[in-house]
Amino acid sequence: MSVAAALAAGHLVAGLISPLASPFLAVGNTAIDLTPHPVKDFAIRTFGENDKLVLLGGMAVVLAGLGVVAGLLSRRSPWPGTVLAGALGLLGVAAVLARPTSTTWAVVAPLASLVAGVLAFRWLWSREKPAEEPGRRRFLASTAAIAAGAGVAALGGQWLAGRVDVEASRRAITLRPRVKAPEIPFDADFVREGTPPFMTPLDKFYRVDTALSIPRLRAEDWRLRVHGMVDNEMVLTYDDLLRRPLEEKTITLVCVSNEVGGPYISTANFIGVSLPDLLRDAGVRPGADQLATRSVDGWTCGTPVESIMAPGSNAMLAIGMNGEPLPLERGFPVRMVVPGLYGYVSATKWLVDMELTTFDAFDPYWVQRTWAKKAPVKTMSRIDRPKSFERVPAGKFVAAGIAWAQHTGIDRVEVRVDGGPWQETTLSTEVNVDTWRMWRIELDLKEGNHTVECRATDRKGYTQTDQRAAPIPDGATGWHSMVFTSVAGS
Ligand SMILES: Nc1nc2c(c(=O)[nH]1)N[C@H]1C(S)=C(S)[C@@H](COP(=O)(O)O)O[C@H]1N2
Ligand SMILES: [Mo]
Repeated sequence: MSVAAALAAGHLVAGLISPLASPFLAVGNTAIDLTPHPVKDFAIRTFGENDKLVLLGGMAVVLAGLGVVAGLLSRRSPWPGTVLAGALGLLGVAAVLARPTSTTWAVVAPLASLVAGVLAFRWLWSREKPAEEPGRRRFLASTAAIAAGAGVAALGGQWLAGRVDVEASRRAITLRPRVKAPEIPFDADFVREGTPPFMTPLDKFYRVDTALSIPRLRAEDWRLRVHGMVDNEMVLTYDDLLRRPLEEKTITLVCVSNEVGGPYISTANFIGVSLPDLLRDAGVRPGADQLATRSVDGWTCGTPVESIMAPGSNAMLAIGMNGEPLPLERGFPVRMVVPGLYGYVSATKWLVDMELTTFDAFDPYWVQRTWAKKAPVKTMSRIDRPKSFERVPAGKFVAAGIAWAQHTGIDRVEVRVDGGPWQETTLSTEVNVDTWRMWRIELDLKEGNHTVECRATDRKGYTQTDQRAAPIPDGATGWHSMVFTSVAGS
Protein backbone atom coordinates (compact mmCIF):
# COMPACT_ATOMS: atom_id res chain seq x y z
CA MET A 1 0.00 0.00 0.00
CA SER A 2 2.84 2.38 0.76
CA VAL A 3 4.18 1.63 -2.74
CA ALA A 4 0.88 2.86 -4.19
CA ALA A 5 1.03 5.95 -1.99
CA ALA A 6 4.56 6.67 -3.20
CA LEU A 7 3.73 6.32 -6.88
CA ALA A 8 0.59 8.39 -6.54
CA ALA A 9 2.36 11.19 -4.68
CA GLY A 10 5.05 11.27 -7.35
CA HIS A 11 2.48 11.30 -10.13
CA LEU A 12 0.60 14.15 -8.42
CA VAL A 13 3.67 16.33 -7.99
CA ALA A 14 4.74 15.49 -11.53
CA GLY A 15 1.35 16.71 -12.71
CA LEU A 16 2.18 20.06 -11.12
CA ILE A 17 5.65 20.30 -12.64
CA SER A 18 5.95 18.23 -15.79
CA PRO A 19 4.25 14.97 -16.76
CA LEU A 20 7.59 13.49 -17.76
CA ALA A 21 8.85 13.91 -14.19
CA SER A 22 6.41 11.23 -12.96
CA PRO A 23 8.70 8.59 -11.42
CA PHE A 24 6.48 5.77 -12.70
CA LEU A 25 6.68 7.03 -16.30
CA ALA A 26 10.36 7.95 -15.92
CA VAL A 27 11.28 4.43 -14.81
CA GLY A 28 9.17 3.14 -17.71
CA ASN A 29 10.86 5.43 -20.23
CA THR A 30 14.29 4.54 -18.90
CA ALA A 31 13.35 0.87 -19.11
CA ILE A 32 12.44 1.41 -22.78
CA ASP A 33 15.73 3.19 -23.48
CA LEU A 34 17.79 0.53 -21.69
CA THR A 35 15.94 -2.39 -23.26
CA PRO A 36 18.20 -4.21 -25.72
CA HIS A 37 16.86 -3.76 -29.19
CA PRO A 38 15.93 -7.40 -29.91
CA VAL A 39 13.73 -7.39 -26.77
CA LYS A 40 12.15 -4.10 -27.82
CA ASP A 41 11.58 -5.54 -31.27
CA PHE A 42 10.02 -8.62 -29.74
CA ALA A 43 7.77 -6.44 -27.59
CA ILE A 44 6.64 -4.40 -30.58
CA ARG A 45 6.00 -7.56 -32.60
CA THR A 46 4.20 -9.46 -29.85
CA PHE A 47 2.15 -6.76 -28.21
CA GLY A 48 2.03 -4.46 -31.22
CA GLU A 49 0.91 -1.03 -30.22
CA ASN A 50 -0.03 -2.26 -26.72
CA ASP A 51 3.66 -2.77 -25.89
CA LYS A 52 3.70 0.25 -23.58
CA LEU A 53 0.60 -0.82 -21.64
CA VAL A 54 2.20 -4.22 -21.13
CA LEU A 55 5.38 -2.55 -19.83
CA LEU A 56 3.53 -0.33 -17.35
CA GLY A 57 1.34 -3.27 -16.26
CA GLY A 58 4.46 -5.41 -15.74
CA MET A 59 6.05 -2.65 -13.66
CA ALA A 60 2.90 -2.43 -11.50
CA VAL A 61 3.01 -6.20 -10.88
CA VAL A 62 6.71 -6.08 -9.91
CA LEU A 63 6.06 -3.16 -7.55
CA ALA A 64 3.10 -4.90 -5.91
CA GLY A 65 5.26 -8.01 -5.46
CA LEU A 66 8.02 -5.96 -3.83
CA GLY A 67 5.38 -4.46 -1.51
CA VAL A 68 4.33 -7.94 -0.38
CA VAL A 69 7.96 -8.99 0.17
CA ALA A 70 8.61 -5.84 2.21
CA GLY A 71 5.53 -6.58 4.31
CA LEU A 72 6.64 -10.14 5.01
CA LEU A 73 10.20 -9.11 5.89
CA SER A 74 8.99 -6.44 8.28
CA ARG A 75 6.98 -8.59 10.69
CA ARG A 76 9.34 -7.85 13.62
CA SER A 77 11.16 -4.66 12.69
CA PRO A 78 10.07 -1.81 10.40
CA TRP A 79 13.55 -1.44 8.90
CA PRO A 80 13.50 -3.91 5.94
CA GLY A 81 10.35 -2.30 4.58
CA THR A 82 11.65 1.21 5.21
CA VAL A 83 14.88 0.47 3.38
CA LEU A 84 13.00 -1.07 0.43
CA ALA A 85 10.62 1.89 0.23
CA GLY A 86 13.64 4.22 0.34
CA ALA A 87 15.49 2.23 -2.33
CA LEU A 88 12.51 2.25 -4.69
CA GLY A 89 12.25 5.99 -4.09
CA LEU A 90 15.91 6.49 -5.01
CA LEU A 91 15.40 4.41 -8.18
CA GLY A 92 12.61 6.82 -9.13
CA VAL A 93 14.87 9.83 -8.47
CA ALA A 94 17.64 8.30 -10.58
CA ALA A 95 15.24 7.49 -13.44
CA VAL A 96 13.82 11.01 -13.53
CA LEU A 97 17.28 12.58 -13.38
CA ALA A 98 18.50 10.33 -16.18
CA ARG A 99 15.76 11.46 -18.58
CA PRO A 100 17.29 13.70 -21.23
CA THR A 101 14.55 16.28 -20.71
CA SER A 102 14.69 16.59 -16.94
CA THR A 103 14.92 19.99 -15.28
CA THR A 104 16.15 20.46 -11.72
CA TRP A 105 12.57 20.90 -10.57
CA ALA A 106 11.58 17.55 -11.97
CA VAL A 107 13.39 15.80 -9.13
CA VAL A 108 10.76 17.08 -6.65
CA ALA A 109 8.26 14.52 -7.98
CA PRO A 110 10.25 11.34 -7.25
CA LEU A 111 11.43 12.87 -3.95
CA ALA A 112 7.75 13.26 -3.02
CA SER A 113 7.35 9.58 -3.94
CA LEU A 114 10.24 8.62 -1.71
CA VAL A 115 8.94 10.57 1.30
CA ALA A 116 5.33 9.41 0.82
CA GLY A 117 6.41 5.78 0.46
CA VAL A 118 8.57 5.78 3.60
CA LEU A 119 6.05 7.72 5.72
CA ALA A 120 3.11 5.58 4.62
CA PHE A 121 5.05 2.46 5.42
CA ARG A 122 6.14 3.66 8.92
CA TRP A 123 2.61 4.79 9.75
CA LEU A 124 1.08 1.50 8.68
CA TRP A 125 3.72 -0.43 10.59
CA SER A 126 3.15 1.52 13.80
CA ARG A 127 -0.57 0.77 13.62
CA GLU A 128 -0.23 -2.89 12.76
CA LYS A 129 -1.32 -5.25 15.56
CA PRO A 130 -3.31 -7.61 13.33
CA ALA A 131 -3.19 -10.35 16.00
CA GLU A 132 -5.71 -8.49 18.18
CA GLU A 133 -9.17 -7.74 16.86
CA PRO A 134 -9.22 -3.92 17.54
CA GLY A 135 -5.66 -3.70 16.17
CA ARG A 136 -6.64 -5.43 12.99
CA ARG A 137 -9.57 -3.11 12.45
CA ARG A 138 -7.36 -0.06 12.98
CA PHE A 139 -4.82 -1.46 10.51
CA LEU A 140 -7.46 -2.05 7.85
CA ALA A 141 -8.81 1.46 8.37
CA SER A 142 -5.33 2.97 7.93
CA THR A 143 -4.74 0.88 4.82
CA ALA A 144 -8.04 2.03 3.36
CA ALA A 145 -7.17 5.65 4.16
CA ILE A 146 -3.84 5.39 2.40
CA ALA A 147 -5.41 3.61 -0.57
CA ALA A 148 -7.99 6.35 -0.89
CA GLY A 149 -5.35 9.06 -0.53
CA ALA A 150 -3.16 7.35 -3.16
CA GLY A 151 -6.12 7.06 -5.52
CA VAL A 152 -7.00 10.75 -5.17
CA ALA A 153 -3.37 11.80 -5.61
CA ALA A 154 -2.89 9.61 -8.71
CA LEU A 155 -6.07 10.89 -10.34
CA GLY A 156 -5.11 14.44 -9.41
CA GLY A 157 -1.73 13.95 -11.07
CA GLN A 158 -3.34 12.52 -14.18
CA TRP A 159 -5.80 15.46 -14.30
CA LEU A 160 -3.11 18.09 -13.80
CA ALA A 161 -0.99 16.54 -16.56
CA GLY A 162 -4.00 16.66 -18.87
CA ARG A 163 -4.96 20.24 -18.02
CA VAL A 164 -2.84 21.67 -20.83
CA ASP A 165 -5.61 21.72 -23.38
CA VAL A 166 -3.89 20.47 -26.52
CA GLU A 167 -7.15 19.14 -27.93
CA ALA A 168 -8.60 22.67 -27.95
CA SER A 169 -5.41 23.98 -29.50
CA ARG A 170 -5.66 21.35 -32.23
CA ARG A 171 -9.38 21.93 -32.87
CA ALA A 172 -8.80 25.63 -33.38
CA ILE A 173 -6.57 24.97 -36.41
CA THR A 174 -7.83 24.86 -40.00
CA LEU A 175 -5.35 24.03 -42.70
CA ARG A 176 -5.74 25.41 -46.20
CA PRO A 177 -2.91 24.06 -48.33
CA ARG A 178 -2.12 26.22 -51.34
CA VAL A 179 -1.32 23.13 -53.39
CA LYS A 180 -3.53 20.10 -52.78
CA ALA A 181 -2.35 16.54 -53.44
CA PRO A 182 -3.76 15.16 -56.72
CA GLU A 183 -6.83 12.92 -56.40
CA ILE A 184 -5.97 9.25 -55.94
CA PRO A 185 -7.05 7.36 -59.11
CA PHE A 186 -9.64 4.61 -58.54
CA ASP A 187 -7.22 1.94 -59.77
CA ALA A 188 -4.35 2.93 -57.45
CA ASP A 189 -5.10 -0.09 -55.25
CA PHE A 190 -6.50 -3.61 -55.54
CA VAL A 191 -8.51 -3.66 -52.33
CA ARG A 192 -10.95 -6.22 -53.69
CA GLU A 193 -8.01 -8.55 -54.36
CA GLY A 194 -6.72 -8.14 -50.81
CA THR A 195 -4.30 -5.18 -50.84
CA PRO A 196 -4.59 -2.38 -48.29
CA PRO A 197 -6.48 0.73 -49.44
CA PHE A 198 -4.11 3.20 -51.11
CA MET A 199 -4.64 5.83 -48.42
CA THR A 200 -4.31 4.49 -44.88
CA PRO A 201 -7.02 5.78 -42.52
CA LEU A 202 -5.34 7.58 -39.58
CA ASP A 203 -6.51 5.00 -37.04
CA LYS A 204 -4.98 2.20 -39.15
CA PHE A 205 -1.66 3.99 -39.78
CA TYR A 206 1.18 2.07 -38.10
CA ARG A 207 2.68 3.77 -35.07
CA VAL A 208 6.22 3.43 -33.73
CA ASP A 209 7.79 5.64 -31.08
CA THR A 210 9.47 5.48 -27.68
CA ALA A 211 6.96 7.81 -25.97
CA LEU A 212 5.18 6.21 -23.01
CA SER A 213 2.89 9.18 -22.57
CA ILE A 214 2.15 11.19 -25.68
CA PRO A 215 3.74 14.65 -25.40
CA ARG A 216 1.11 17.38 -24.99
CA LEU A 217 2.36 20.50 -26.69
CA ARG A 218 0.02 23.33 -27.71
CA ALA A 219 0.53 24.92 -31.14
CA GLU A 220 0.58 28.34 -29.38
CA ASP A 221 3.47 27.24 -27.16
CA TRP A 222 5.43 25.47 -29.89
CA ARG A 223 8.84 26.90 -30.85
CA LEU A 224 11.36 25.46 -33.28
CA ARG A 225 14.95 26.43 -32.74
CA VAL A 226 17.16 26.21 -35.86
CA HIS A 227 20.84 26.49 -34.94
CA GLY A 228 24.32 25.01 -35.28
CA MET A 229 26.18 25.38 -38.59
CA VAL A 230 23.85 28.05 -40.05
CA ASP A 231 24.28 31.71 -41.02
CA ASN A 232 20.99 32.79 -39.43
CA GLU A 233 19.83 31.13 -36.26
CA MET A 234 16.04 31.15 -36.11
CA VAL A 235 13.25 30.51 -33.64
CA LEU A 236 10.00 29.73 -35.47
CA THR A 237 6.45 29.77 -34.13
CA TYR A 238 3.47 27.84 -35.46
CA ASP A 239 2.16 31.07 -37.04
CA ASP A 240 5.50 31.50 -38.81
CA LEU A 241 4.90 28.10 -40.43
CA LEU A 242 1.32 29.03 -41.41
CA ARG A 243 2.67 32.13 -43.18
CA ARG A 244 4.78 29.91 -45.45
CA PRO A 245 3.23 28.22 -48.52
CA LEU A 246 1.46 25.06 -47.34
CA GLU A 247 1.61 22.10 -49.68
CA GLU A 248 -0.03 18.69 -49.52
CA LYS A 249 1.81 15.54 -50.65
CA THR A 250 0.93 11.86 -50.77
CA ILE A 251 3.79 10.00 -49.07
CA THR A 252 4.37 6.47 -47.76
CA LEU A 253 6.14 6.04 -44.40
CA VAL A 254 8.13 2.87 -43.59
CA CYS A 255 9.78 1.69 -40.37
CA VAL A 256 13.25 0.12 -40.44
CA SER A 257 12.00 -2.51 -37.96
CA ASN A 258 9.61 -3.87 -40.59
CA GLU A 259 10.37 -7.55 -41.18
CA VAL A 260 10.02 -8.99 -44.69
CA GLY A 261 6.22 -9.10 -45.14
CA GLY A 262 5.69 -6.88 -42.07
CA PRO A 263 2.95 -4.32 -41.37
CA TYR A 264 4.95 -1.15 -40.56
CA ILE A 265 4.17 0.75 -43.75
CA SER A 266 1.34 3.21 -44.37
CA THR A 267 0.41 6.07 -46.68
CA ALA A 268 -1.11 9.48 -45.98
CA ASN A 269 -1.55 12.97 -47.39
CA PHE A 270 0.86 15.15 -45.44
CA ILE A 271 0.33 18.93 -45.29
CA GLY A 272 3.37 21.02 -44.47
CA VAL A 273 6.03 23.51 -45.48
CA SER A 274 9.11 22.86 -47.57
CA LEU A 275 12.06 21.86 -45.40
CA PRO A 276 14.72 22.69 -48.04
CA ASP A 277 13.26 26.24 -48.36
CA LEU A 278 13.44 26.67 -44.62
CA LEU A 279 17.04 25.45 -44.45
CA ARG A 280 17.95 27.79 -47.31
CA ASP A 281 16.57 30.69 -45.21
CA ALA A 282 18.72 29.53 -42.31
CA GLY A 283 21.77 29.34 -44.60
CA VAL A 284 23.41 25.94 -44.14
CA ARG A 285 27.19 26.33 -43.80
CA PRO A 286 29.50 24.18 -45.93
CA GLY A 287 30.49 20.99 -44.15
CA ALA A 288 27.20 20.54 -42.27
CA ASP A 289 26.20 17.06 -43.48
CA GLN A 290 23.75 16.02 -40.74
CA LEU A 291 20.49 17.63 -39.63
CA ALA A 292 20.08 16.61 -36.00
CA THR A 293 16.49 16.95 -34.80
CA ARG A 294 15.07 16.57 -31.30
CA SER A 295 11.56 16.00 -30.09
CA VAL A 296 10.14 17.62 -26.95
CA ASP A 297 10.53 14.32 -25.06
CA GLY A 298 14.24 14.11 -25.85
CA TRP A 299 14.23 11.55 -28.70
CA THR A 300 16.79 12.44 -31.38
CA CYS A 301 17.20 11.77 -35.09
CA GLY A 302 19.88 12.46 -37.72
CA THR A 303 19.11 13.07 -41.40
CA PRO A 304 21.58 13.60 -44.27
CA VAL A 305 21.38 17.28 -45.31
CA GLU A 306 22.02 16.06 -48.86
CA SER A 307 18.79 14.00 -48.92
CA ILE A 308 16.79 17.02 -47.78
CA MET A 309 18.36 19.56 -50.16
CA ALA A 310 18.27 17.33 -53.27
CA PRO A 311 15.92 18.70 -55.97
CA GLY A 312 12.48 17.10 -55.64
CA SER A 313 13.26 15.68 -52.20
CA ASN A 314 9.72 16.50 -51.00
CA ALA A 315 11.13 16.82 -47.47
CA MET A 316 8.76 18.79 -45.25
CA LEU A 317 7.82 19.96 -41.81
CA ALA A 318 4.36 18.43 -41.63
CA ILE A 319 1.54 19.97 -39.62
CA GLY A 320 -1.36 18.02 -41.11
CA MET A 321 -2.25 14.48 -42.10
CA ASN A 322 -5.24 13.43 -44.26
CA GLY A 323 -6.75 16.92 -44.11
CA GLU A 324 -6.61 17.31 -40.31
CA PRO A 325 -4.01 18.93 -38.06
CA LEU A 326 -1.54 16.20 -37.00
CA PRO A 327 -3.13 13.84 -34.46
CA LEU A 328 -1.35 14.03 -31.07
CA GLU A 329 0.27 10.60 -31.46
CA ARG A 330 1.59 11.64 -34.90
CA GLY A 331 3.69 14.43 -33.41
CA PHE A 332 1.33 17.38 -32.95
CA PRO A 333 1.96 20.17 -33.63
CA VAL A 334 4.90 19.57 -36.02
CA ARG A 335 6.80 16.57 -37.34
CA MET A 336 9.33 15.94 -40.08
CA VAL A 337 8.83 13.79 -43.21
CA VAL A 338 11.57 12.91 -45.74
CA PRO A 339 10.47 10.41 -48.42
CA GLY A 340 13.00 7.69 -49.15
CA LEU A 341 14.42 7.39 -45.64
CA TYR A 342 13.22 5.08 -42.84
CA GLY A 343 11.29 6.83 -40.07
CA TYR A 344 14.03 6.65 -37.44
CA VAL A 345 16.37 8.81 -39.58
CA SER A 346 13.77 11.25 -40.89
CA ALA A 347 10.34 11.44 -39.27
CA THR A 348 10.82 13.23 -35.92
CA LYS A 349 7.47 13.78 -34.17
CA TRP A 350 6.84 16.58 -31.62
CA LEU A 351 9.79 18.35 -33.28
CA VAL A 352 11.25 21.31 -31.33
CA ASP A 353 14.93 21.58 -32.23
CA MET A 354 16.98 21.42 -35.44
CA GLU A 355 20.75 21.60 -35.32
CA LEU A 356 22.95 21.60 -38.40
CA THR A 357 25.97 19.49 -37.52
CA THR A 358 28.11 16.63 -38.90
CA PHE A 359 27.76 12.85 -38.79
CA ASP A 360 31.12 12.75 -36.99
CA ALA A 361 29.98 15.08 -34.23
CA PHE A 362 26.66 13.55 -33.18
CA ASP A 363 24.95 10.14 -32.90
CA PRO A 364 21.16 10.23 -32.44
CA TYR A 365 18.98 7.89 -30.34
CA TRP A 366 18.90 4.71 -32.47
CA VAL A 367 22.45 5.15 -33.79
CA GLN A 368 23.65 5.08 -30.16
CA ARG A 369 21.83 1.74 -30.03
CA THR A 370 23.80 0.28 -32.98
CA TRP A 371 21.41 1.07 -35.85
CA ALA A 372 22.94 2.55 -39.02
CA LYS A 373 23.68 6.28 -39.29
CA LYS A 374 22.16 6.38 -42.78
CA ALA A 375 19.18 4.30 -43.82
CA PRO A 376 17.49 4.79 -47.20
CA VAL A 377 14.33 2.70 -47.64
CA LYS A 378 15.09 -0.60 -49.40
CA THR A 379 13.15 -1.79 -52.45
CA MET A 380 10.63 -4.33 -51.19
CA SER A 381 7.46 -6.26 -51.95
CA ARG A 382 4.88 -8.09 -49.85
CA ILE A 383 2.16 -10.68 -50.50
CA ASP A 384 -1.24 -9.79 -49.03
CA ARG A 385 -3.26 -12.57 -50.66
CA PRO A 386 -3.12 -15.50 -50.18
CA LYS A 387 -2.73 -15.30 -46.40
CA SER A 388 -0.42 -17.69 -44.62
CA PHE A 389 -1.85 -21.27 -44.72
CA GLU A 390 -5.02 -19.98 -46.37
CA ARG A 391 -7.18 -22.57 -48.17
CA VAL A 392 -8.21 -21.26 -51.57
CA PRO A 393 -10.23 -22.93 -54.36
CA ALA A 394 -8.10 -24.78 -56.93
CA GLY A 395 -8.05 -23.35 -60.47
CA LYS A 396 -8.02 -19.61 -61.16
CA PHE A 397 -6.89 -17.54 -58.18
CA VAL A 398 -5.81 -13.88 -57.94
CA ALA A 399 -2.80 -13.18 -55.72
CA ALA A 400 -2.08 -9.57 -54.76
CA GLY A 401 0.19 -7.41 -52.66
CA ILE A 402 2.22 -4.22 -52.35
CA ALA A 403 5.68 -3.06 -53.41
CA TRP A 404 7.74 0.04 -52.80
CA ALA A 405 10.97 1.58 -54.05
CA GLN A 406 10.57 4.93 -52.39
CA HIS A 407 11.87 7.97 -54.26
CA THR A 408 12.89 5.71 -57.18
CA GLY A 409 9.70 4.02 -58.31
CA ILE A 410 8.72 0.40 -58.98
CA ASP A 411 9.54 -0.98 -62.42
CA ARG A 412 8.00 -4.44 -62.04
CA VAL A 413 6.94 -7.08 -59.53
CA GLU A 414 7.29 -10.77 -60.31
CA VAL A 415 5.75 -13.79 -58.66
CA ARG A 416 6.59 -17.48 -58.82
CA VAL A 417 4.79 -20.53 -57.52
CA ASP A 418 6.57 -23.60 -56.13
CA GLY A 419 9.95 -22.40 -57.43
CA GLY A 420 8.66 -22.25 -61.05
CA PRO A 421 9.35 -19.48 -63.60
CA TRP A 422 8.95 -15.84 -62.53
CA GLN A 423 5.73 -14.30 -63.91
CA GLU A 424 5.23 -10.56 -64.27
CA THR A 425 2.31 -9.08 -62.32
CA THR A 426 -0.04 -6.20 -63.22
CA LEU A 427 0.79 -2.99 -61.36
CA SER A 428 -1.73 -0.43 -60.10
CA THR A 429 -1.68 3.12 -61.49
CA GLU A 430 1.32 4.94 -60.05
CA VAL A 431 0.46 7.85 -57.76
CA ASN A 432 4.04 9.11 -57.36
CA VAL A 433 7.47 7.58 -56.72
CA ASP A 434 7.26 8.36 -52.98
CA THR A 435 4.36 5.99 -52.41
CA TRP A 436 3.74 2.28 -52.45
CA ARG A 437 2.32 0.51 -55.47
CA MET A 438 0.00 -2.49 -55.61
CA TRP A 439 0.36 -5.63 -57.75
CA ARG A 440 -1.97 -8.48 -58.74
CA ILE A 441 -1.70 -11.62 -60.82
CA GLU A 442 -4.07 -14.37 -61.86
CA LEU A 443 -2.66 -17.81 -61.14
CA ASP A 444 -3.90 -21.23 -62.22
CA LEU A 445 -3.38 -23.66 -59.36
CA LYS A 446 -3.60 -27.42 -59.01
CA GLU A 447 -4.95 -28.95 -55.81
CA GLY A 448 -2.42 -29.25 -53.00
CA ASN A 449 0.08 -27.21 -51.02
CA HIS A 450 1.88 -24.31 -52.69
CA THR A 451 4.50 -21.68 -51.96
CA VAL A 452 4.24 -18.29 -53.62
CA GLU A 453 7.12 -15.78 -53.62
CA CYS A 454 7.42 -12.23 -54.90
CA ARG A 455 10.24 -9.83 -55.79
CA ALA A 456 10.29 -6.23 -56.98
CA THR A 457 12.62 -4.44 -59.38
CA ASP A 458 13.01 -0.67 -59.15
CA ARG A 459 13.66 1.94 -61.85
CA LYS A 460 17.37 1.95 -61.08
CA GLY A 461 17.32 -1.68 -62.27
CA TYR A 462 17.85 -3.18 -58.82
CA THR A 463 16.02 -6.48 -58.17
CA GLN A 464 15.38 -7.50 -54.56
CA THR A 465 17.98 -9.93 -53.29
CA ASP A 466 16.85 -13.31 -51.97
CA GLN A 467 19.44 -12.98 -49.17
CA ARG A 468 17.50 -12.78 -45.92
CA ALA A 469 18.73 -10.06 -43.56
CA ALA A 470 17.26 -8.94 -40.23
CA PRO A 471 16.00 -5.34 -39.85
CA ILE A 472 18.99 -4.30 -37.75
CA PRO A 473 21.12 -2.31 -38.68
CA ASP A 474 19.56 -0.74 -41.79
CA GLY A 475 16.44 -2.63 -42.90
CA ALA A 476 15.42 -6.23 -43.73
CA THR A 477 16.02 -7.91 -47.10
CA GLY A 478 14.77 -11.11 -48.72
CA TRP A 479 11.80 -12.36 -50.69
CA HIS A 480 8.42 -12.61 -49.02
CA SER A 481 6.87 -16.04 -49.39
CA MET A 482 3.59 -17.58 -48.41
CA VAL A 483 2.57 -21.20 -47.95
CA PHE A 484 -1.06 -21.99 -48.78
CA THR A 485 -3.33 -24.78 -50.02
CA SER A 486 -5.54 -25.09 -53.09
CA VAL A 487 -8.57 -27.25 -52.45
CA ALA A 488 -11.05 -28.85 -54.86
CA GLY A 489 -14.11 -26.87 -56.02
CA SER A 490 -16.80 -25.56 -53.69
N1 LIG B 1 9.70 11.90 -31.22
C1 LIG B 1 9.78 10.72 -31.88
N2 LIG B 1 9.65 10.72 -33.23
C2 LIG B 1 9.73 9.56 -33.92
C3 LIG B 1 9.96 8.34 -33.25
C4 LIG B 1 10.10 8.37 -31.83
O1 LIG B 1 10.31 7.34 -31.17
N3 LIG B 1 10.00 9.59 -31.18
N4 LIG B 1 10.02 7.16 -33.98
C5 LIG B 1 10.35 7.27 -35.39
C6 LIG B 1 10.13 6.03 -36.12
S1 LIG B 1 11.20 4.75 -35.76
C7 LIG B 1 9.18 5.89 -37.10
S2 LIG B 1 9.12 4.53 -38.08
C8 LIG B 1 8.20 6.97 -37.34
C9 LIG B 1 6.78 6.43 -37.22
O2 LIG B 1 5.83 7.44 -37.35
P1 LIG B 1 4.30 7.11 -37.08
O3 LIG B 1 4.22 6.62 -35.64
O4 LIG B 1 3.52 8.34 -37.31
O5 LIG B 1 3.92 6.01 -38.03
O6 LIG B 1 8.32 8.03 -36.40
C10 LIG B 1 9.64 8.40 -36.10
N5 LIG B 1 9.59 9.59 -35.28
MO1 LIG C 1 10.88 3.17 -37.27
